[in-house]
Amino acid sequence: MAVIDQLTSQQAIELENKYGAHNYHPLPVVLSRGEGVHVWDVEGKQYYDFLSAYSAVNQGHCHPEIVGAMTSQAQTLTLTSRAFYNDMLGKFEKYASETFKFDKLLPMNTGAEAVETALKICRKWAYEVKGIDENEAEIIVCENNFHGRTTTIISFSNDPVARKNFGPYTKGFIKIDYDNLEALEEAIVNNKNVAGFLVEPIQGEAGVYVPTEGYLAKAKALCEKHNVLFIADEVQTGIARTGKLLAVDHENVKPDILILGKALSGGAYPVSAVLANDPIMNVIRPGNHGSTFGGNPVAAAVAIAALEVVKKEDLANNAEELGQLFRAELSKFIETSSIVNAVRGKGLLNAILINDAEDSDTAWNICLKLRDNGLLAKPTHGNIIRFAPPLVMNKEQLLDCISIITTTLKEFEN
Ligand code: IF1
Repeated sequence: MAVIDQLTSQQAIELENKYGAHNYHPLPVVLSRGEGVHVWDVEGKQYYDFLSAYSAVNQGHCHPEIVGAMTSQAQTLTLTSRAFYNDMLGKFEKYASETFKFDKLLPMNTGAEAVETALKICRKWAYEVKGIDENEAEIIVCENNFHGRTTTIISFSNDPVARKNFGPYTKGFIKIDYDNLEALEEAIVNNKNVAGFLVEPIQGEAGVYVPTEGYLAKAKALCEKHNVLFIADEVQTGIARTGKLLAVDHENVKPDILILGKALSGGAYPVSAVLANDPIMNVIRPGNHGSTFGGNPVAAAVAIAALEVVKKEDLANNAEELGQLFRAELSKFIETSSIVNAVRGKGLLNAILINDAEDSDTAWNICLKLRDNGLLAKPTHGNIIRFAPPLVMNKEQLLDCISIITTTLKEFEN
């Protein structure tokens, strides 16, 4: 079979099972095309995409302006490495730094790389600016965090599936309960070597946990009071997903270090970035950190286009309005439902809690039925289903999706 022959769904699944590492358990659907809020499988069935590649496709699949920028740059200059300058990186750094109001940006590729970069900057700042003894820096993180899959990041994960048998683990992290200011203050006061606090403004993978109103602002104030860097991981919550450009904007919090990824490129290309002001970013000197593809011309062109789309199409306000409609309609459904306990989220990052044991397969079976009914979503942990459509969705499409979701859920009512 020539590699380019059109496969059936079953053939594609068999190929992945035979030749691919089994590091995922995908929903059994094989996608071959995407446009806006829709994707199609190889047999031509159309679906609403309600996962958006884990919030990387906020601007919609194959957005013409993003794909156009990528195609044009790819035919001009793809990669120079940072051994030389290129004419696109500075434009991206300026545009993004001004957009998010920071002095500087360090470009990387994946979210995990950006998180690792932020951890390294925080530690170096601790030793060279704050004056913590070398190799003694501690960074506070939250229980049930998700920041990526590198060995250092999973060292402070409490998800056994992501962590077990990948030791020995990186030291220098203190874990506290999420959304608990007393725990944060205690950890800072009781440990003289605290350099930073790394936090997701909403815990995505943990099940779309939205913290108490004011948590982020008070946590930032605690960090300021004790000269600890507030590091916001907005890889999933950023780029208009929660109804503001950044999730921290809901509380007017300015992080010391901002981590971006996923929809920074609109899902067209791996682009991530770390932003900070000079007193922090300037601890990085030539040779301290880098990446072959970090800041490449295609990444720069794609990210500029992706950010322009967010602004021109006012995606944050659209996410805010449609998110309120989504939660209001699902809340009405829940009033008389036996299968759904709650709906929660911000903007178009939402989740429902299924009324069944965490280890039940009900959420999975609901997602299989949603697939049959033309909508793609996937459970996060056990009995929680995340709903995160592209932010370009319109009200008519959202109401159609709400109808699919509630009709499907009714099939599971007892
Ligand atoms: C998987 C989760 C989401 C992230 C935050 C950093 C990263 C992620 C807040 C790392 C990545 C992805 C990774 C993907 C599934 C997905 C995910 F379920 F794993 F947790 F979105 F919720 N910070 N999240 O959410 O970015 O290196 O992947 O570019 O690994 O299974 P990355």
